[in-house]
Amino acid sequence: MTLVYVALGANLAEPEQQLNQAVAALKKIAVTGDITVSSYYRSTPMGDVVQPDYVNAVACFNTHLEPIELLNSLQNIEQQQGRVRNERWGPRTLDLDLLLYGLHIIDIPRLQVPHYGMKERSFVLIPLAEIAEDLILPCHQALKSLLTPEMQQSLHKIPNKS
Ligand code: 5RY
Ligand code: CA
Ligand code: CA
Repeated sequence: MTLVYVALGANLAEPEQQLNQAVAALKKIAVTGDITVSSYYRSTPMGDVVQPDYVNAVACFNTHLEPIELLNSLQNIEQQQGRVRNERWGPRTLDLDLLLYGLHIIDIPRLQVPHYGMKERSFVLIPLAEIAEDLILPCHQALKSLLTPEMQQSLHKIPNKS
């Protein structure tokens, strides 16, 4: 069994509902259905594409799936929720990125883990730190050491309904 972290992002077609639906789908692949989900955050788009703000979050769960099986499952959920292949870094109904697969380092054409961009992306690091504040990355870096004060600027916690 392996503890994994997955980043969630959406900026089309009711992004918060997309994340709710994705969390329900992830529960089905999590051991005993237990999953920890960060707050949802509204975040300014990074990259050069002009597009709507994102809603981002990070989820954590145990799984018996091998990395490629997990990747396939994540891509199936994206497809299920109407993701269409468009321009690189363009808007999407749902993006699920495998951030961490235990302490494994994976570097094959289809899958790089830890996720290549995670160390610079506030919309990944801040929700990740919310659910795993003392996390140490496979490269032995402390998550906390990657957080900068400026990162907070582009990210706003969305109040919980309920
Ligand atoms: C940078 C370039 C491209 C960062 C940079 C991408 C999301 C990136 C996003 C998301 C927010 C993308 C990949 N420098 N912005 N931009 N949330 N995905 N806020 O999930 F992430 S495209
Ligand atoms: Ca992404
Ligand atoms: Ca992705």
